[in-house]
Amino acid sequence: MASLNLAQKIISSHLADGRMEPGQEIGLKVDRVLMQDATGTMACLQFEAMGIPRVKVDHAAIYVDHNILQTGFENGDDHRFLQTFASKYGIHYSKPGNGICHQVNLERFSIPGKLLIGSDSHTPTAGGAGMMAIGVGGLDVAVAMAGAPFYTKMPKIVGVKLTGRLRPWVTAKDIILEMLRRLTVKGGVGKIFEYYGEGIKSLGIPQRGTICNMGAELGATTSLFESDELTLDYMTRQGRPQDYVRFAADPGCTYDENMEINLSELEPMIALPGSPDAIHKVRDVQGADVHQVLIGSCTNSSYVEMMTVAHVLQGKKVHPNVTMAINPGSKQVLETVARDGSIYNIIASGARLLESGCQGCIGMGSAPGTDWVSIRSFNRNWPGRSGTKDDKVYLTSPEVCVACAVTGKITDPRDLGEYPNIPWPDKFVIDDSGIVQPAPANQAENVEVSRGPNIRPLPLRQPMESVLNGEVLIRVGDNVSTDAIMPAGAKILPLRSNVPAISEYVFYWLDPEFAKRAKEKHGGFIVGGENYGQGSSREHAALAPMYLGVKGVIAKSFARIHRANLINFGIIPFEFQNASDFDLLAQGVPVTIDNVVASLKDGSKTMEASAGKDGKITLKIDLTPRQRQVLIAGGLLNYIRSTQRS
Ligand code: MIC
Ligand code: SF4
Repeated sequence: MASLNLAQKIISSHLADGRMEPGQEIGLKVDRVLMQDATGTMACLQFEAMGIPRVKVDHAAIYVDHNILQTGFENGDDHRFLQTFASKYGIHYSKPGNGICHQVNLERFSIPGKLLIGSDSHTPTAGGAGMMAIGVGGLDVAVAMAGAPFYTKMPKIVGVKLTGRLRPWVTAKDIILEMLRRLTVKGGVGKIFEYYGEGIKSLGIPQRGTICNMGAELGATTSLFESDELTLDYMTRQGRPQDYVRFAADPGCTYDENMEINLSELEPMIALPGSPDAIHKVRDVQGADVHQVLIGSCTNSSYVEMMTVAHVLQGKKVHPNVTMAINPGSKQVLETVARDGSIYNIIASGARLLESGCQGCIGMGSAPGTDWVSIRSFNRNWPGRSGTKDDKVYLTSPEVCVACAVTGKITDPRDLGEYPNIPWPDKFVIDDSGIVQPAPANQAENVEVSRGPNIRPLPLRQPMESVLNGEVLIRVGDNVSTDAIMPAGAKILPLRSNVPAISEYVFYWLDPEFAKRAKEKHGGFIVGGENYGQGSSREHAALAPMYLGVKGVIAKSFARIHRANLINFGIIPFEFQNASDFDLLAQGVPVTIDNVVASLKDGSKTMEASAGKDGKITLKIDLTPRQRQVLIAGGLLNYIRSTQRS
C-alpha cells in the first residue's frame, strides 16, 4: 500500500462512504462529539427530534463555557436543560467554571487517531494531540450522535514542514500568525494542514493546540500534528497514559501542497484590528498606547502560558492606564497555577482574574471603551465582536500581551529581558468533578429534561419551492463573518435557544433594519462577496435567516462550515458564474429563479436567475447528490426524517 500521510491515515480508517480524493464527498464514521452551550441547545433539540433514546458515539460531551454571564434567567435555564438532557441521552456535562470546551477536551478527552466533530469552529485544537477534530454546525453533531456518518468534501492535505527552533519570546502563536500572514483568512478553505519536521519537537501539546486552534482562522477543515513522545508525556501528566497511541505519517508520504517555515527566523507578531490576517511584526507597530489587555481564550490559556505571564508580572504592577484581565482556559489550569503559587503574582500585579470560560473573546463582558486599544491573546477580532462597535482589537501571544500590560504601550516582549522557560508540572491537578457523568442507560428514562421559557421549539423549513423569488435584502462585501451575520455578545448570545427572538438581530451591526425588512418583504436573498460566512460555526447564521424567509444566498465564494449550515437548513448556496454580476444585485433588486427543484433533481450545475427588469445571471450550484436531496427536503432534519420513514 502507498505511503499515507497522517490525515489520509485517519480518514481512510474512518471512511464510511465515498473515495479519498480531493473534492469528492466523503462520509466519515465519527468516534466522539463535542458541543458547547451556545450551539448545543439547538443540537440537542435537533437530536431529540430524531427520536433516538441514547447517543450512538463512543463519547459525547457538552461544555458550558460561552453563556456564563447569567444576566437574566435565560442562561441558567439553558444550563439546567443541557445538564438534564445530557444525563438522559448519555452525554458528559462540563459545568460552568470547568473551562473552555477545547482546552478541557485537550486535557481530558483527546485521543490520537480518533475522529472528533464539534459544534464549534475551534474544535481542531485537539489536533495538537494527534486527534482529527473538525468544527461543524450543531445539526451535523446531532446527526453524528444519531449514529450517521459526517459528510464533507475530501480536503487537500497541505504538509507544513517546520524547521529550526523558536527563539526566546517567540511562540506557537507566532507560527500560526505567520501562516495567516502568508495565506490570509481564506487561504485554508478546503484544506487540512499537517505539521511535521524537526521543528515540532520543540512544541508542547498545548502549543501545537494553539496552532491547530487558529487554523480555523485560515478557513481550514482542520490541522494536525502526529502523536509522539511529547504527546505521551502530556497524557501521562494528565494521568491517562493509557489513552496514548502512536500515530504518524508513513515515511515517504506526500502531500497535495507543501509549505515550509523556519522557526528560527520568526519574530513576535500581531494582527491589527479588523481581521486575524492583518499581520505585522510587533517591532513595526510598537509604541502605541494600550488601554486594555486580555489573556485567555481557547487559543492561549494553558498552564505554561499562565505561568509565563505570572512570572513576568512578578514584582511588577499593571500600568496605571491599562486594565488587564486573565481568564485561564480551564479549572485545571487555574488550579495547577494556584497550587504552584504563581497566582499570587497575577493578583498582586493588579490584573483582574476571571473565571475559566470564553468571556471577552465572545463579547461576554470586557467590552472595550470608546477608542481603546485592546491587546488580546485571542483568535478573532472582527469589528464589533468585542461588544463595542468601533473596537480596536489586536491579536497576539500572551507574551506580547503581558509586555503591553506592564509598559502601557505596544511592546516587543524581547525588550523584557531573559525569557522564563517554564517547565510542565510533574502532574496537572486532576479533578473531573466538574464533568458530570450521564445517568446509566437503564435509568435514563427516569430523567426529566428541564425546559425554561427561553427554550423554544426548533423551526423547520418547508420542502423546497420550485420558484424562488424575492428582493436582494442586503449586499455585503468579502470575508463577512458569521459574527456579522448573527452577532453574539452579552445581549444576543443568551437567545441562542430562542430562534424567533434571536432572528431580530440578524446583521444587527451592519444593518439594524435587516430583520424588519426581511419580514416585511416575506424574505428574499442575501448577496455576498468572497469567503462569505467565515469564522464561527454558529448555525444560527443560517437558521435565523431561514426563519426570516431568506430563500437563497448568492456569493462569490463560501466558507466551509457556513456553506454546510446553509444546506442543512434548506438555503441554497449559489455562487456567481461571473463575479462581475455581483454589481447587478444591489439591495432592492428583485430576483427570480425558476425550475429550482427540477434543476436540483437533474443534477444541473447551474441555474438561471432574472435580476431586475432584464438582467440575466447564471448561478453555479456545486452540490453533491446527497446535498441536493437535503435541499429538496427543506433541510437535513426533514431529509433524515424522510429516510427514517422510508
Ligand atoms: C466563536 O468563537 O465565535 C464561537 C462563539 O466559539 C463559535 C461558536 C458559536 O458561535 O457558538 C465558533 O467558533 O464556532
Ligand atoms: Fe470560546 Fe473564544 Fe474559543 Fe470561541 S474562540 S470557543 S468564544 S474562547
